[in-house]
Amino acid sequence: KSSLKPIRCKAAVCRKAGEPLVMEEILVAPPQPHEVRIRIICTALCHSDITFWKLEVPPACFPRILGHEAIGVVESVGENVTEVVVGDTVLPTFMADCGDCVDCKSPKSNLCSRLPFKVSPWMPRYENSSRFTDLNGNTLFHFLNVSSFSEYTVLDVAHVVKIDSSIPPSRACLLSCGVSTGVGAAWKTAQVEQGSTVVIFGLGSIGLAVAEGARLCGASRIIGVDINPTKFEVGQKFGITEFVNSMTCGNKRVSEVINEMTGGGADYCFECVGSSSLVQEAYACCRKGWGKTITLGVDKPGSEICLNSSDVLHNGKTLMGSLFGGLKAKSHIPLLLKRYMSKELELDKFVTHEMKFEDINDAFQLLLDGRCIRCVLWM
Ligand code: CXF
Ligand code: ZN
Repeated sequence: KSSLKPIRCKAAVCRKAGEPLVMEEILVAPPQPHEVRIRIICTALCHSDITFWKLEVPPACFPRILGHEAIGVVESVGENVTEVVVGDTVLPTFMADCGDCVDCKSPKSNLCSRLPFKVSPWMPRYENSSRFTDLNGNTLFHFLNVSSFSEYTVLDVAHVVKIDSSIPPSRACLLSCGVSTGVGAAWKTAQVEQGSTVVIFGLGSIGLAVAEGARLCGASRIIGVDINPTKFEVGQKFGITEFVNSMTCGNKRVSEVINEMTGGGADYCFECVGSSSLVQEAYACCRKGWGKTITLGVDKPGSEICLNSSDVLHNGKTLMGSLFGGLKAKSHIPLLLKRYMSKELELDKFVTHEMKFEDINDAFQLLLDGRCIRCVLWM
């Protein structure tokens, strides 16, 4: 194992915020203990890639290899890796699942405390340590513990899930981030029941994945809220039953409209935009007594949420956030893949575009313009 050599391969490097990625030859160092080096089969674009591509203030960090929704094959393993072997098909996940800490052992959490989630430019287990260098010998930074915009990448073994290699890669890769996050939020975080009324604020990929999860859980009303009326047509394919255009609510707040439509509030509200004022709206229209509001959107660092204090005190509502839909990567992703194989979970409808890795900058443009749900890039 110590004889492993660096691999020279192609990567799309983000050298500066908001500028086109640069296709470069880079060097990918061998995996250290508890790490695996994988060859990426395909990678999709998630909105968080755009968020961090644009970001100019800390935790911004360049040059960096973005990408975190992908599928790959294990090329080599470092010492102490027993869970996977060379040739295994794996899904990378930005959240760790060490399986060993108090939190991983509890069924109530997916927030690993051995390798806690943070937006770090390094490998998770070793401080200030990168496996990437450019051909001038300069360090390239990691992203969300994955960095899949490269033909090869190195991950901690706590960040990979072994999966069945017969599953179509362009579909399986969606469970590496976006679809899992949305479906998991309905299934695990909210625990939506049969016959529930669900409201989804923001019908991007995550909102649509929440709809898919709510449909699988047997929700009977799935109300989509967006400012773009074309989203309703898209939403119908994902089981959205009613649409509210929050731009045309007149002098009413959108929460008032929802409270009227539902006779006092929805069972579950999901905020999938990342706007604290929308979290406020969502909380204001989940039902007293048992309503739950789940936040999935990422607002600007440091933003605060303002809630009506008597609504909080008198009405017994729940507000919670969830990362990766509350899913434990190693145990729950295989269950979702089974449900895809049995044709219950519909992944195909999320893939609106497929192209070559080389065309990654065109894919960024599609997502920026809101013209795609998921664009899968083949290496
Ligand atoms: C996000 C979740 C919140 C922090 C940044 C990454 N996940 C994936 O896209
Ligand atoms: Zn993501």
